[in-house]
Amino acid sequence: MTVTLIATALTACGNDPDVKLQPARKGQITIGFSQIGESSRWRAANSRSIQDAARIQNVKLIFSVAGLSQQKQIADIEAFISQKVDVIAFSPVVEAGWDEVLQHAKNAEIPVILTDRMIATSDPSLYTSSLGSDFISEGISAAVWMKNEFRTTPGPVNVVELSGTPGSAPAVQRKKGFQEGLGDANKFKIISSSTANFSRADGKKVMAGLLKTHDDIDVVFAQNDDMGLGAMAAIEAAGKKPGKDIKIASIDAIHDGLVALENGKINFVAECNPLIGPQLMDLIQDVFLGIEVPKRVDTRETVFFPENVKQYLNDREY
Ligand code: GYE
Repeated sequence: MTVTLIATALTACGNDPDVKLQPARKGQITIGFSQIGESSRWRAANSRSIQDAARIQNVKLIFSVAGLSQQKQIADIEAFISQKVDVIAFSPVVEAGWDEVLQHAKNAEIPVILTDRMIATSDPSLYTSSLGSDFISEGISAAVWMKNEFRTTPGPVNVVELSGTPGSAPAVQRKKGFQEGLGDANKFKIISSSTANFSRADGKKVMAGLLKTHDDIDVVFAQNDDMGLGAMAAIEAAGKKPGKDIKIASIDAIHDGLVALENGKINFVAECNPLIGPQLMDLIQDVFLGIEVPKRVDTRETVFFPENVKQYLNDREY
């Protein structure tokens, strides 16, 4: 496997003067991966995709799980540095606060690839590449759907936003994209924007509270399916019809979300694809071989409506 890859790298170098070829390293690649540690189907599929791809590519994977703690992620990354892994990859639980540990990795000359979520830093040289979804576009597509869905409603349209882990890239950027997508359509009133931590149980709890204080909610923008499904359950428990009395748009496209979409209880889902293992392994192998990689790699994704969801349901892996 490694031999083939080195040959590919040499060919690529011959054809493209921009490719920087460092001395090819030999042997099995070792990567340290730090996962966020939440227990959703999305996250489980993301972990599985990375583990499977590593096995297929014969990459040695040291995989640690952080229980949603940034402190634990930092400690795990420090441990990877001490173990002198070839490449570090991680999904940062929040955006801020990574510069120090990434500087340590840089000093040790260990390349870092960010997966799924981004960091906020003034020094982009602290990571080699980032691979993940375009959270801003996901937020925009929810807003575009909403504007279309309510195009004949004079308004106001009362919107509840359920947002994810505070300070995390998907929470910050989906909100931004959603606002950008609504633009100057000022009949949409965001009457509440509260965190439900990307969790189904919290989505249900927060929505149940909101239903007690607001009897005029028209639509929920849930920043992931789990919170949307929690909101759906709360709406039903309050004696209303999700998808009809109160519409729901969400993000991820996990199997349960798509089933609710098919049943008309959720109205729109933007996909956020967790199956990034193969793309991550490709990047890691290029980095290991010294081939210059793009600073940003987007995962491919689509959007779902009740009309097109059926064909995707059977082979949904998450
Ligand atoms: O949307 C959500 C998970 O970081 C993109 O994290 C990921 C998000 C995903 O909790 O379900």
